[in-house]
Amino acid sequence: MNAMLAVLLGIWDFFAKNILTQPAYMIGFIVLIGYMLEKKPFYDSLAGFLKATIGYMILIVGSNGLVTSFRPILAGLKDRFHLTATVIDPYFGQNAVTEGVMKTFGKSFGDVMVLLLIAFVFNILLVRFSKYTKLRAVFTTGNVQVQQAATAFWIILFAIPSLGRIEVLLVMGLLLGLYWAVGSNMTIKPIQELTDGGGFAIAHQQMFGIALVAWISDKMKLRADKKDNDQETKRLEDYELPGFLRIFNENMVATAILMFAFFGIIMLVLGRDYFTTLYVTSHGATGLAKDASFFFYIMTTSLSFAVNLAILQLGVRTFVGELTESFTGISDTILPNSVPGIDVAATFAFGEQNAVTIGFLFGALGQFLAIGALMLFHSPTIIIAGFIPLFFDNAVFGVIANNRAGAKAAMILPFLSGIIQVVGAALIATWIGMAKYGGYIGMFDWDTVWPMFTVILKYLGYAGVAIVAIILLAIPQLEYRKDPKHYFLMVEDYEEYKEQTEK
Ligand code: ASC
Repeated sequence: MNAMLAVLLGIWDFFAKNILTQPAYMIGFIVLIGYMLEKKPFYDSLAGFLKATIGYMILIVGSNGLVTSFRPILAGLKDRFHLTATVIDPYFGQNAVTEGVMKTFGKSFGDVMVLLLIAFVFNILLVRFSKYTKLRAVFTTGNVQVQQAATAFWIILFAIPSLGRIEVLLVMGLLLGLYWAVGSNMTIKPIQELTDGGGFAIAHQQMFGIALVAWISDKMKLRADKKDNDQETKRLEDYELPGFLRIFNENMVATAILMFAFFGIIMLVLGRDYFTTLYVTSHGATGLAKDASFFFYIMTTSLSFAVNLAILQLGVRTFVGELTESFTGISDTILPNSVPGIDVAATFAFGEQNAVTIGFLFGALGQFLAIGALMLFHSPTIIIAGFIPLFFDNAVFGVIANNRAGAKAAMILPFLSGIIQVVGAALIATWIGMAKYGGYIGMFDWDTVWPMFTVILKYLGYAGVAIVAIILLAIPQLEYRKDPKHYFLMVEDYEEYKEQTEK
């Protein structure tokens, strides 16, 4: 019995390390299995596997390029001004758990991967029984799953300290698996509409955020339509800028100019010396050589934003087609009515690129204002903006808002999100004690939905577990009720869905 368990855990460990947490392979194998279930010849299935894996790897190059160029610039503010502050970034958050979970709770980080396994299997089961659960999306973004499992582990240890080891894993495994299934399920409609039937959902850290932004955007659109005001819902791409401003109509140019202004100012504040030390310590592309020009360094860094976005989009275009085509093999057989949930960066290849930039910048405005307010009011926890929440959350909010309600929404909603991110993260990270360890995950759902769950769990214990589970289980049922006829059609056959709903 014990030997068998050891073998199973060994297999899980291998799968988790090499495939699940490397989403490029995860997506590659999903494509391979999908094609094989469709009974495609092996060589075609292999070709699909390669194309999907390579495409996803390209996406990661773009997304890592963004993170490694811009994270040190934002996090640098902490060192430069000698602040004791909590950086809101998923990797800083994960480090905080690794470092603090032993000291705070006397528990080891190793259990996090078991928690992840339980959550992942539960997510698949929930989708397998979609007839009852109404859940249609499987979370496949493993790098993110690790960070969330780590944070969730901390939250449950904090909220219900009386739980034993097995109970901790079971309770949080089930809640986290539910969150994955319910969250990515909520993104299906806005993402299908954005991508015109791309056949995927988002599996990331702002899934409730996406649903909320879509919902508010629709309200804004409805209000503007009632007033017969087309100006209010004009999309970013519909503006024909006059005179010299015309150059902003070109996405790459607009991104370059805006980022040069934005990061230029921050980099000047940090000063040349900060970047030369970076060079000494990392020898990476991020540092500045002693004899190099600071101006051109700022220029290169700023332009690399547009470069990495272009790479990222190429990656998405490479794998999405394969994923969409192959996934019918899975949704026709083992997981009926399902779609894969993938990295949020995939949306940046579909929306208006200027909405990505605008969402990011307005999110930054909101975050900086909120951070200023924390300092002004002597908050016990000072937050340092992390690039990942700042960019990936607010850019997708910008894209979705622009797509549904136009430019105005694409500015207002990310701005509000920026404020919420900072305030939410400061509150929860202080309360649960992660702030002390210098990092918190900081992504939108973890600044909003999860803090609420934590309150319920902390004050109601076991009853709280039931309440959170019931809330999560009820969401897809309510979604289904709104339009039972087209609910599954939306993922089965989008063309048919469009035809039927347009009538
Ligand atoms: C995250 C995280 C990343 C990025 C990436 C975006 O939350 O941990 O590495 O976002 O998934 O493409």
